[in-house]
Amino acid sequence: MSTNARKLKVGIVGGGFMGQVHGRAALVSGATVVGAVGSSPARAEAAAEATGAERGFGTLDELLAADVDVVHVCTPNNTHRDVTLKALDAGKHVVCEKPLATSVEDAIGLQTAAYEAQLVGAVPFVYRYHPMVRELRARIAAGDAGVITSLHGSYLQDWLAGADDQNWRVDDTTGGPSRTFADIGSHWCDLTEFVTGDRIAAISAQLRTVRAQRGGVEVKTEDLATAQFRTEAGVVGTIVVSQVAAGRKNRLYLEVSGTESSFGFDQEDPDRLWVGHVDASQVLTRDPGTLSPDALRVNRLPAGHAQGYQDAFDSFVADSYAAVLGDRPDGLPDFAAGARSARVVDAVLRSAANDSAWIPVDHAVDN
Ligand code: SOE
Repeated sequence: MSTNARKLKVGIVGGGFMGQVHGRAALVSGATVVGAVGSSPARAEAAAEATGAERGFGTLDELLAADVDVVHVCTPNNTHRDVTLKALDAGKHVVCEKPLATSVEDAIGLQTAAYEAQLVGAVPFVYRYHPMVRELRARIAAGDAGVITSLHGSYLQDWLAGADDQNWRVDDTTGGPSRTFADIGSHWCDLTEFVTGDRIAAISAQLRTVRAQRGGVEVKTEDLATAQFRTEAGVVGTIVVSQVAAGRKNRLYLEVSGTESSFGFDQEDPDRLWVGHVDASQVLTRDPGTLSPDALRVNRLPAGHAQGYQDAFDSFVADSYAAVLGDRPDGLPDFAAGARSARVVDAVLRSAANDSAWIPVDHAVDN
């Protein structure tokens, strides 16, 4: 955690669940949460209360006119582009909730705008910050897997399983053309590329909308998706993502199969990493005494004191603020990662619309 973060003043746009998570992480990082924006005076005060902000602002312009260094964008997906552009134009660094934007064009535009303004743009692909994910990445980089033969897993939730379960993400005009894959499949793909250092080169996908109507309104976004892919290194992979899988709450599972070792990471059990061998498999439990340096950097608690989602988020925000203050923290998901994700989602949509045709995923332009 950068102690310099105490110099930073931040603002949060949106006071929902993610705004609260961002606010807590900002405070833990030592920043001052100057204000939160709500769409009315009452909602502004509620957003301030929810995010730990010193006060509420009725408009984004009022927040941007205030003395803030960083703006956290925690509003529905269709607003990300305009809010982020306004903040960048006002000279603010931006932490924008995923997806960065609802189209490849808009995501690349934001990546370019932040780069040209020499401002930090970060996107919370937060699962990169579980220490055992960094341990997995370090062991793969050390060659422990041998030849990676396949990548597979799933990301399953059930918060939209009910016929009338609702959320703004269901509506394509606020959530974007993809819901489940853009919302959570993006996490799985980002994590897979992050820990392997490989990239998805081509993908074949299918989407399914189980609940064709919710609250009497036609649903145009997918409840679940499956995909197969191959990477630039020739590794093959499969993924299932669903928000209608009863009993699964936030269960991202990634398995990396190799000729020497295989690895399994379960986001609902983030302090452990399964390591498979032909002769003797084992489960590693997070212990600062045995972690690789990269994993130790994002470790926050002693062994036996379970770390979780908010701890990972706190480390992500601490790294975002360190970047604002001039550091170059390893593995920070920046706007290039956000644009990369938009490319993968776009390829999934194009594949599903063309009878699951194989669609190449353009190589991202990192800057
Ligand atoms: C809802 O699917 C959600 O909050 C996602 O939007 C987050 O990105 C994910 O981390 C948890 O589930």
